[in-house]
Amino acid sequence: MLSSKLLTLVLVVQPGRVLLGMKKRGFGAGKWNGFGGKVQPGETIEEAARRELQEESGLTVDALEKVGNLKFEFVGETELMHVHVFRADSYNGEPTESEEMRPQWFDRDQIPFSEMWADDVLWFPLMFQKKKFVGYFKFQGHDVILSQKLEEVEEL
Ligand code: 8OG
Repeated sequence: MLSSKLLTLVLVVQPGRVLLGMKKRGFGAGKWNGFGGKVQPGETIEEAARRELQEESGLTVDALEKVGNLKFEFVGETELMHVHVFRADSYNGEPTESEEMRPQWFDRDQIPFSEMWADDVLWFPLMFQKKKFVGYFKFQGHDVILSQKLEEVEEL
């Protein structure tokens, strides 16, 4: 049986650009990504999303929109990662480098997908269009997707 770990991911989107962070250490180090991490006992998924965004980028947000629900299996590992993806269209503060992440704005047509998780190129377009999606990706190592399912949904 696969157990499952709950994680969050927040994409801060502005007209024509998105804020990503270079992950400096730990899981996914060397990849650009949104901001997020593990949900802690006693907090809701949305509280965790806000906390991780603040810790890693220095930003706070008013509204967070739930946009995606992604599950990742890694061959040889017994824990499934369940990532709740949120989008924020406005923010407070200035992006600030943290011990985990170095934030940088990217134009929407210059997103560094070759230095990101391999699934991101598939669902970022849906996220930009404010569509909701669910997906399942089976990874071999951290770069190869062996099988995948991704679909748009009305509700999450
Ligand atoms: O706490 P930690 O930094 O280990 O959390 C991992 C972060 O990486 C969390 O925000 C969820 C996110 N994440 C995955 N897999 C993938 C993926 O395939 N694509 C993207 N964009 N983010 C991912 O765990």
